[in-house]
Amino acid sequence: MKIARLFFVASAISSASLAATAYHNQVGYPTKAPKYIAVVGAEGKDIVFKDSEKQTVLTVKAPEAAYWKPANENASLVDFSELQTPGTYLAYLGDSAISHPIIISDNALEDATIASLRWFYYQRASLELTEEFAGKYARPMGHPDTAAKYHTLLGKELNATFASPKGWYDAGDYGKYIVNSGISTYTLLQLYQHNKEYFKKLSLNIPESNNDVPDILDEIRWNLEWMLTMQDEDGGVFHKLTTKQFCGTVMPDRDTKPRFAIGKSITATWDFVGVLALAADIYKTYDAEFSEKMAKAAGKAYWWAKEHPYDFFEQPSDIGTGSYEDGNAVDEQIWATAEMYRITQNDSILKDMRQFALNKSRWKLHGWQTVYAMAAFTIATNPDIFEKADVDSAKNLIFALADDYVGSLEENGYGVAMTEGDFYWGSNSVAANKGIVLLHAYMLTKEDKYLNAAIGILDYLLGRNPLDVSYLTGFGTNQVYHPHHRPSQADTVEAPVPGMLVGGPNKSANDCAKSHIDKDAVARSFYDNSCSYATNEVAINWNAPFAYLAGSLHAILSEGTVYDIHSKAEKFDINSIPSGKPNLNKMPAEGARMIFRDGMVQLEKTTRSGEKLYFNLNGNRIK
Ligand code: 9MR
Repeated sequence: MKIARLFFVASAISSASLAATAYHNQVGYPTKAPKYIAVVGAEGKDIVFKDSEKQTVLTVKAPEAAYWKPANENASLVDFSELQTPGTYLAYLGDSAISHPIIISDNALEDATIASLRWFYYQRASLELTEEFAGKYARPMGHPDTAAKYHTLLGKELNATFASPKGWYDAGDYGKYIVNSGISTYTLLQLYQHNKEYFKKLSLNIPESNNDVPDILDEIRWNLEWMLTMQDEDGGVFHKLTTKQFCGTVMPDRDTKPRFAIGKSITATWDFVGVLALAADIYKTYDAEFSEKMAKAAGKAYWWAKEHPYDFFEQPSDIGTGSYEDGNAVDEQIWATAEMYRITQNDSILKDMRQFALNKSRWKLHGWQTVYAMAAFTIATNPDIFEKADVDSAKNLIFALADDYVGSLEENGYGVAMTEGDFYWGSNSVAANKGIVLLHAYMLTKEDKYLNAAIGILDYLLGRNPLDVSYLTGFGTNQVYHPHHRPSQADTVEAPVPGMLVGGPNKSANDCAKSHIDKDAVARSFYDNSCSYATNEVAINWNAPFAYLAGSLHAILSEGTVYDIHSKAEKFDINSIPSGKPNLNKMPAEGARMIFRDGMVQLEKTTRSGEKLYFNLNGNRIK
């Protein structure tokens, strides 16, 4: 720990005394990839690249510097793509080295990909991590979750318990949350789906590595099995399984307070449907029974969701763990129904999917709360299943976002498709998720501009940023070292668990990072200290898109594979999906929020003209 801090300080001092400073990916550039460094203070000057023998291998004149607002700084984006010989290099300005070691290698992104996926193994609940797989991070089992309780508001019998083992810890805390599991698991399933050939052969060195299933699917299954336990008898899905309050900074086995299923929500249920429908397809070749079980569970949840459109999660007053609250489930419905249609091709499900058109007014980058983009990804990449009109609109939405990101690179000296508004809680996942959008645009068009913008984002996360830091633990010359992550803080190992992407700069951080906020340069609003959960925590929904980005770029740039968008889905008989009594034609209260009015819980919706409409929990209008 101390050593790394010194590194950080030493490099800051030396860069201050240099004529110029270069910011770059500190982990590695795939040999054939486009390669850029951002150099501050060298406009018009020669940047000389030298190999480990100090021989000059390339000289590039730094182009005109351009302003990048989040850094509040001008930088020249120096293109050294011509350098295509594996090795380690330094960039020089005159006699001074201005970069960290620049690594070019055929496998430049593979170790980071593996580490970011192996981190999910380190996050496993209900399992002892043995030295064989966890090395110095071995630890006793935490949270068996064999007798979880029900929160009183669920109205179950007093003292009733249920088994809800396995799953991944969400983040720096030990909670398990369905909504966040949803997007994370989906992202990892898509990583596999889009790069099957590569992931079929990739070993993650986890306990299941010797079976016949790709390791990434073994890892994901750990969480799927937990998700299945969160379905109640009526088909609805509990929102989360946590203690009442966050525990202290202790190892998992020391957090022994009771855990509760808390809330049953429409957003958790739709997310559950989306993930399990996709998983049913993917696991069918490996385990037909497991696959069928997931399709059935998705079907049961589907009918529950249709009958409970307004069961939004509200944090009970005695609970303090993450809330993942979201008062709008339209995007979750579109996404879940798209996944269900993909595996059933059932017309009534298609109707449900189309109940709310995919259109620009709802359209934005995906995140745990907003999953429209995931629907578009699925529809756009399955043109043999969805109708042309739907495929076209999904594609157009993806291109609209991707073109916007590419456009933001103009006059942007860092070459990073991030704008000021992106720097909120988990900004590094905003970056990585933008990378996913860009890679979809690339898969759909094969246009280099999208691929290059995605590479720029990876470079940003691994060091091409104004803090000169690699946000991935265990990787890079100046790597983050003090993440908000209970096991890394409470164990006796100095270095944090490797392969974790921290949340990143957050212009609104309200914790100990407050004094590090730079309103004029939001990309600097970061504090590498475990006290800062708002800038330096880790989370499964941040690591998953990082793994997607690094893993897909590795497959594309080093393995030469690009996803064939015409791949087929397994088809499940709609009769195997339990039927219910769907009776949802309209959702007049869409976008309403729950309030307490006239002595009862009601839904309040503000119309465009500002009029307030009120509904009961069944969605019927109250005058
Ligand atoms: O990622 C979540 C972020 O979007 C919210 O602003 C923040 C506050 O509600 O919560 C983040 O999620 C945290 C979750 O609530 C509990 N586990 C840790 C998550 C990452 O910080």
